[in-house]
Amino acid sequence: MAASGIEELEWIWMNGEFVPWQDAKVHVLSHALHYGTGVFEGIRCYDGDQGPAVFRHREHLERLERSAELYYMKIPYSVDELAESTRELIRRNGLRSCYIRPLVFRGYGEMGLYASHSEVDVTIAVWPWGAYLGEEGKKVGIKAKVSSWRRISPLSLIPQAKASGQYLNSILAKTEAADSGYDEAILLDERGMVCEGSGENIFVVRDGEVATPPSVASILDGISRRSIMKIAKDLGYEVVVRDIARGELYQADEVFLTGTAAEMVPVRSVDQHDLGEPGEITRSLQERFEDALYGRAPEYGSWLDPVGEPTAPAPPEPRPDQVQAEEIGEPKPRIVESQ
Ligand code: PPE
Repeated sequence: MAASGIEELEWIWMNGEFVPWQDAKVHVLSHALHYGTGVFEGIRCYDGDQGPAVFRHREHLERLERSAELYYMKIPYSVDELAESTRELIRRNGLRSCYIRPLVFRGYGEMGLYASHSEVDVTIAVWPWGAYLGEEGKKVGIKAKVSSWRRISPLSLIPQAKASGQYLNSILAKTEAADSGYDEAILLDERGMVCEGSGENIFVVRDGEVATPPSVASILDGISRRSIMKIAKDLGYEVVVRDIARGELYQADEVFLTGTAAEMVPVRSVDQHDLGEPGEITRSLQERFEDALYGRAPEYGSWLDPVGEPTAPAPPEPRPDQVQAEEIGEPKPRIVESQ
């Protein structure tokens, strides 16, 4: 069986240099590979009305810095340096829109748990992510399952950090949901309150109130979540940050998820409870959010960081037979069979 691989682009940014895609490698004794000692971001660049622009670039990179700090890593580059490197990487790879994955991790040189002085590696990869992926879910809504796995507890880890090792929790929940025929998992926190999806924040709408769980419910403080809250307030909706009980999911007028990869996705059922077609509030927020992402809403113009025109030709499109079926909400690169 041919192994499947990721379609190559030209460049990956690695520790201050633009490295050919194939050469962006690490040693098997890299600390993060053994202990999960990495932090990362998921960011997106949109080819909008004012040209290619990164959505809330600074906020994402500041969260990366905070995540690193929470796990005792100091990033040897400033936010400005990382932002400029990312813009340059997008231009050099010939892209106008893409997913952006910065990763900060303990590299090669020291093993054992107390490796506070070992080197911190920083990489940034970008890859195209066709808008058609998960487009169906964005339109008609997805089927969600309340996970049997609880979200990582603040008693053991730091839910506010976007840390590599912590994603084992998301992987357990996502795999359980997918293997049971659902599109996404909804995790409860250690108290049994609604927390979030495996890679998205959650909103519940009832009687016009737009509610989302608070930080104490162990959520990742999502940047899409904050953007949707702002947009919802601007549209005149009542936005409330409060604990949400599991039963409220089943009785909601509308439920939706938000995340960089997933963007804004309506939930059409939770467990065996049908919530119906995506509702009016979900639709209006989705439309406004898209306007913001694509530079069509001047009031949110400051959320966009212009990248400039590509300095290299666009990468070739994969042949249709090379594209694997895509699951809803997953930020996967285009998958091709290796030759
Ligand atoms: N919660 C979790 C656990 C999470 O991973 C994400 C982002 C969010 C909430 C939403 O955060 P924000 O993107 O700032 O609105 N998940 C990233 C990685 C997902 C993945 O499967 O990989 C993402 O959406 O890029």
